Amino acid sequence: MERTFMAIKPDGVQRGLVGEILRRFEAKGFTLVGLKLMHVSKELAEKHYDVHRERPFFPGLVEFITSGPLVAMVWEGDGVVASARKMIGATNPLSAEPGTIRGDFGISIGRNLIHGSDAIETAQREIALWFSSEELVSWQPAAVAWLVES
Ligand code: IDP
Repeated sequence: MERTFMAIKPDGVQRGLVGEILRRFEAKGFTLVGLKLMHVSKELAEKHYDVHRERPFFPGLVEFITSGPLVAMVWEGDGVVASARKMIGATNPLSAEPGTIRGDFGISIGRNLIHGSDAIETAQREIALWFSSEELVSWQPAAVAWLVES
């Protein structure tokens, strides 16, 4: 079953949007299989954003991600990687469509509320980076028969 990694960034936590964001993915029909509130180390933040290491915004991004608690999570479901990216919206919240998380709640690229893996292979790498296998719970929601035709 497909899984994706997402993180509600420190701005989303500070603004009290954790419940709202979790609600959207639950209501959509995806299954939560991992969830933790954590203060991220500089080392983990740098590993997570390694592809952006040479970008001018990298130091500020690492400082922001480590500046306060963040909610790391893993969600499961058919097509969850691409669908979650659509629900998150464009990187710059000013360009993100209304109805997306960034489009509804953000105005700045450096405070865009949430991260979501951009591809299945990235999701696998990020899940392994952020969660141990014991922290992930495989379960089947009782409502599954009403969400997916067999
Ligand atoms: P994504 O989060 O939509 O996948 P990426 O291009 O992978 O976007 O960038 C990772 C994160 O780096 C963004 O979510 C944002 O927080 C930050 N970022 C990207 N571009 C800029 C920028 O120009 N200024 C400040 N922060 C940026």
